[in-house]
Amino acid sequence: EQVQQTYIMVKPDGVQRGLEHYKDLKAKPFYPKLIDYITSGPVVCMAWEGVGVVLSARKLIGSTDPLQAEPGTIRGDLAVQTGRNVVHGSDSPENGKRETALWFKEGELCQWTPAQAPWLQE
Ligand code: YYY
Ligand code: MG
Repeated sequence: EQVQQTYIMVKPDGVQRGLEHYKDLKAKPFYPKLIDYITSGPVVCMAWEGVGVVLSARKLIGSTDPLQAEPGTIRGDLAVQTGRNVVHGSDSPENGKRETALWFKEGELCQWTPAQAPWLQE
């Protein structure tokens, strides 16, 4: 498996900065409400990197609709409605790269190898 990057965001400042994070959803009926929500307060941005991290982060986050999300996932445990589902995670390695580049400038990301890395990954 490939080492991937995924962009993780604890939601609501982004679009205020004109970054157009959700541009692929522009045609959707819920887009205006989504933009109101996502610009309603500060968000916490993260970029995670690792083998298979896009999928493992999505599993940790759970389904888009919190009512469908499994207990033990972030949305399953902490959210009620799709329009307030607490957290974002990129849906593909390509979008992980694109969104990470959108939200972080070069030099803003720190990259290091934790001492325990060989015990987590072959
Ligand atoms: O990737 P994910 O966040 O799980 O769902 P997307 O289908 O990419 O939609 C992004 C975002 O849009 C979702 O987290 C909530 C919102 N949304 C909505 O408000 N109503 C819908 N019917 C679908 C999505
Ligand atoms: Mg998505």
